[in-house]
Amino acid sequence: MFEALKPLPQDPILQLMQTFREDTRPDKVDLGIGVYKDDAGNTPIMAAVHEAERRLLEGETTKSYVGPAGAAGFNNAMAELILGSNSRLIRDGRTSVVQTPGGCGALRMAAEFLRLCKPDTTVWVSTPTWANHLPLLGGAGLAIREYPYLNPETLEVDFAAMLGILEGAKAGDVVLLHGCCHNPSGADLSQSQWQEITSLIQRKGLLPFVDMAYQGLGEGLEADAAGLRHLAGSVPEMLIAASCSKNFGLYRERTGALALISATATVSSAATSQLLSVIRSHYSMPPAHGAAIVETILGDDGLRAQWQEELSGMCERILHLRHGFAAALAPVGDFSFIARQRGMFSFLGISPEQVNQLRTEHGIYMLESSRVNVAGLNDQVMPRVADAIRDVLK
Ligand code: PLP
Ligand code: TYF
Repeated sequence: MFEALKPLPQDPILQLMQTFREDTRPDKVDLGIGVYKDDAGNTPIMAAVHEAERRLLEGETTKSYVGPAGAAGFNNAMAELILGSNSRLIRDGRTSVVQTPGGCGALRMAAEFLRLCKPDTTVWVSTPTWANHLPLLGGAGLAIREYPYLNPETLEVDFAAMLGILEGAKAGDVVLLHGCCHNPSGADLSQSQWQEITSLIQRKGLLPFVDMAYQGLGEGLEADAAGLRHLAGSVPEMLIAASCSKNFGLYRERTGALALISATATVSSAATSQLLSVIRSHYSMPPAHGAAIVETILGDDGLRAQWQEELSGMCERILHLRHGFAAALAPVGDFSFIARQRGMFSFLGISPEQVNQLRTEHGIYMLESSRVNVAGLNDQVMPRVADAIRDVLK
């Protein structure tokens, strides 16, 4: 049966990570895959995570199964992290959260749940969006349509075009929004734009679905969630896929959550039972370790403060690098948008040939689309990267 299968290419992001590892040039620079890096180019384990793991190792008494929803303590803590500790949606019993294997698990379970609600559901995604959104959502059988998001000339949000196309969406269509730190563009909606899109969603009866993979890495934990919270407080139903990969540095532990907001507590309870059945039919229950770390950190004042401080440091480092990068590129052209954008990614707006030249001649790696992971830079390497970009643009 397997002989008929043709080999498929790897995910281009993971392929690039592999090529970078095999490059023997000592001064190579990795601006490819979206993992946070420190000044030395490492992706360290956060100190709060280390300490939580130590406590878990000492205190854990069983490895018996968790249920399909995962750990209740983690789910409650994530609800507050995403929606705010004073959220009325939580108090009113309209929110249910389940633990998932990463943000990817949340996206896929949300898609399977949406298909169960309505088999011909259409989900609108931004152009561009994270490439994995297409297989994660489309693979569950949802129809995918695109709304314009980024102006390819200015590399900033084309909000008028976005609203214009979403005017054509039908009641019940799903709109996928990036909560903050848009991947791949770094171009986020302003608070007034969140308010306008909320009005459009209300008026047209659309179902918002927010992918929150970088909370705390744009401007801070609360600021990054402000748009999402405004939206959540204004609509009857919403889905949120959250990831702990970046803000807790738990990538390989596969830790995330799916939040379901329903119109009433009664609807929430029935909808959650359906979601749990979807989960059972896919992987039965999520892995425990990463979520136990998050629950330990968020449930302990000292560890939580330590984690927040580390996360703020990461966020500030990225903002510092964004300003430094825009300034270093100023003699080459107007890259000021890099300083205005948020999170790990921005496009340079250069051609695939120029991207290729940067890799082969200068050992500088970025995605073919010219998406760079700003966190892969540091103050030492910045002038050389800027010179190389000047070289390929001349
Ligand atoms: N959504 C976006 C936009 C992402 O960039 C990522 C990942 O890296 C994810 C979701 C999911 O991440 P993970 O499954 O590693 O938690
Ligand atoms: O966009 C990125 O680089 C991150 C990490 O299959 C990632 O979101 C990349 C590819 C992938 C899973 C995660």
